[in-house]
Amino acid sequence: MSGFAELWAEIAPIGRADGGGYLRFALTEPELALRAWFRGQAARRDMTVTEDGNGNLFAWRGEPWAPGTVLTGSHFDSVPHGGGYDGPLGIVSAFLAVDRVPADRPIGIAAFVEEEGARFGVPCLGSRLLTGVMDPSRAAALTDRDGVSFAEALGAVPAGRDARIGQIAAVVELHIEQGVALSAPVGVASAIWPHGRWRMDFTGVGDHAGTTRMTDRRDPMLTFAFTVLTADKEARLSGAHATVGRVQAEPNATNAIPSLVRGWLDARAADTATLDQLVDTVVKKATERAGRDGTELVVTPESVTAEVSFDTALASRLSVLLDGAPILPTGAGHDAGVLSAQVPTAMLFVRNPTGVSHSPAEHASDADCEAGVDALARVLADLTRTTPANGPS
Ligand code: HGY
Ligand code: MN
Ligand code: MN
Repeated sequence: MSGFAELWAEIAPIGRADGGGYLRFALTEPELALRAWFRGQAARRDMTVTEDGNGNLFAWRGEPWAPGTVLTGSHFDSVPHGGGYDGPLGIVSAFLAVDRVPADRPIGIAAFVEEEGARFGVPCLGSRLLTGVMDPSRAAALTDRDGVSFAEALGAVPAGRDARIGQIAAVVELHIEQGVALSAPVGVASAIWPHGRWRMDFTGVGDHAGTTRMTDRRDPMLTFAFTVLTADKEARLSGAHATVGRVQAEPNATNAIPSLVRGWLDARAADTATLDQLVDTVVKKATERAGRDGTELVVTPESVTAEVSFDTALASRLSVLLDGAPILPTGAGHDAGVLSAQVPTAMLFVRNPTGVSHSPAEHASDADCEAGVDALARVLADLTRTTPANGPS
C-alpha cells in the first residue's frame, strides 16, 4: 500500500509553472494530464470511471451512482501560480483512503471541473452544473481570456443536472485548510462563509497622458483606485474580507489615459447581512465617486454563494470519530458547499502551518497529509458501514 509521499510525487511535477506554483486551468493540458493520472489510479483499483457530461470525472467502487454510495474527492484545477495542495490533496487522499476501506464498500471519487473559476470565471462550475444550479447554456457560453468557450473546451454543451446525485448517501471532501485556525493535523468543517465575485466596469474618456489637462480628465483609473481603497476600508471596519486581485485596463498603454478599467471584487463575510452591507456600501461610494470623476460604473455579480452550514450531526459524528477533531468554519468556497444543498455533506481539513493558499507558498506536511488520509479512510469506513437503502447509519 503506497504512502502519501509516493503518490503525491506522481502528480507534483504536473502543471508546475515558471515563476512558481501551478498553472492547472480546467481542461488545459496539465489538468488533462491529471485526469489521465486519475484514470490510471482508478484502473489500478478496478474502479469504474465515468464522466457526467459537465466535465466532472468520477471513479466508482461498485456500481456508478449506486444508492448508498459515499462520494469523496475534490478538484484538480488551480488559480494562476496557486499551490499544489488546493484541490489535488483531496483526490490523492481519496485514492489512498479507498485502499484502506473494506473492498465491498460503495465509494465514489470525484474530480470536479473548474472549482476555482480561474479559466471561465464561475467557481464550482462543475458541481453547480451537476446539481442543476447552473444553467448549462450559460455555462456553455462562458469564455476564457483567449475567447475559448466552456462548451468548446468541453467538446459539448454541458449536460446539466444528473438526478443520480440524489442517490448519494453522503459527500466528504478533504481539503487543505486555507487559514491559520486549525492547530490539529485534521479538522472538520462547520460552515463556509457567504461570498461572491463582482465584475466592476469603470468607463471614462481615453486621452493623451501628456497633453490632457488634469481638470479635463474623466479617468476611470481614479474611480477604480478609490473603489479598491474603499473596499479595503469597509471590509476592515465590518470584519469582512474584500480583495481586488484582478484588473484590466484599456488600452493599457503607459502614455494613454484609460477609457476602461475592469476589476473584480471578491467579497466574503461570516454572515450574509455583513456581506450584503459591505458590497452595497462599496458600490454606493464608488458610484458617488464616479459622479465626481465624470466616469461611469457598472457592477455585475458573476457568482454569489450563500452561506453553507454543513450537516451539524454529520460534522459532530466525524469529530467524535476523529478523536475530537476541531470543528471550524472557512472563508473558502468548495464543491462540497454546492453539494451540501442536496446531499448530507462534510469536509475534512488538513492543517496548513502557515495558512497561506492560492500562492506557491501553500504547503502541508507529509505527516499531516498522512493523518488526513487516515482520517478520510476512517470516515469512509464509518459512513459506508450500512446497507445501501439506509445511507449512513
Ligand atoms: O476562492 C475560493 O474560495 C476557492 O478557493 N475556490
Ligand atoms: Mn482554491
Ligand atoms: Mn479548493
